[in-house]
Amino acid sequence: MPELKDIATQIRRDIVRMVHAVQSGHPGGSLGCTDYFTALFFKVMEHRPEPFDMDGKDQDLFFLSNGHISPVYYSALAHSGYFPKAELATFRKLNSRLQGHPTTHEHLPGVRIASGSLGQGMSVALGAALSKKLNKDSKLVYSLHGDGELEEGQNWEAIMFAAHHKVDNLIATVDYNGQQIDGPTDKVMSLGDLGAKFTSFGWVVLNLDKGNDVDEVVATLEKAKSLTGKGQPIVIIMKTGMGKGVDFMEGSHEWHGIAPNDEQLAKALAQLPETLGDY
Ligand SMILES: Cc1ncc(C[n+]2csc(CCOP(=O)(O)OP(=O)(O)O)c2C)c(N)n1
Ligand SMILES: [Mg+2]
Repeated sequence: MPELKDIATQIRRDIVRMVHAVQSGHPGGSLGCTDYFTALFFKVMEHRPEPFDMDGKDQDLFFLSNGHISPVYYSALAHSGYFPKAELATFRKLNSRLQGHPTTHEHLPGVRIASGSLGQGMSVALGAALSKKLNKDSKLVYSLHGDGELEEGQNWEAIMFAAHHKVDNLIATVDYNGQQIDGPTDKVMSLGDLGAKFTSFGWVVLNLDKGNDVDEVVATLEKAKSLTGKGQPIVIIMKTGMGKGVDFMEGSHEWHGIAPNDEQLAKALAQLPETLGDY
């Protein structure tokens, strides 16, 4: 098994190449969440890429709610063995299984919900977590949400529901990058004290200040795992940097959803050496 850091570097490389190739997509959030995907898919989650089945019984499940960061998701799935790496070259092309936002009717292994219309993933993750309980399946459900995405009201109904129904087999993570499509989250619509909000809704809150340190992400996910089964849902508020790993993309909402040109691609790839082999 390659080092987690090397996996993360290759995933970042894939992200910029995929978005550049079709001149569309979302590199900023994808790069920021790369260390989370690396930790989850290559270390923490108990999952079976092959043969893939939608029900995922007796496996941990992952739901991506902020579906626009599909490049990082697809790359992590491909390198985990859900589908051939070469298929990353079809990202956002007509009739591809790798649509700009993940969908289910293309039957891409690893994708169990459509996402991209923000705000829905928490509700689905809760349904899956409750199903696991009904089926006496002791495996866990993980979900990822954007911070800007939490402005969507459906989340707060789901957050309230989770505590009421004691959904203690769910580990939700918020990509707390402080940015969203139109600017800093604090300027667009502040989340206020997000930890206090989750706590007051009855959740266990873990703060992860180094969400771009893959070892810290692993440690926090493991800690979260140790807190499951105790009657409360768990959220990790994970600070990340939008665009992390490509210096000129870092820290600004401007790279939320635009593609690098040829020159920018070359600059980005110079910072991200090939480690596992390009698709
Ligand atoms: C229901 C809905 N409303 C609006 C959008 C448009 N939209 C796409 S991404 C985005 C910003 C989300 O911010 P955040 O979750 O913080 O993602 P980040 O920019 O950090 O990747 C918005 C408003 C959408 N996809 N779905
Ligand atoms: Mg954000």
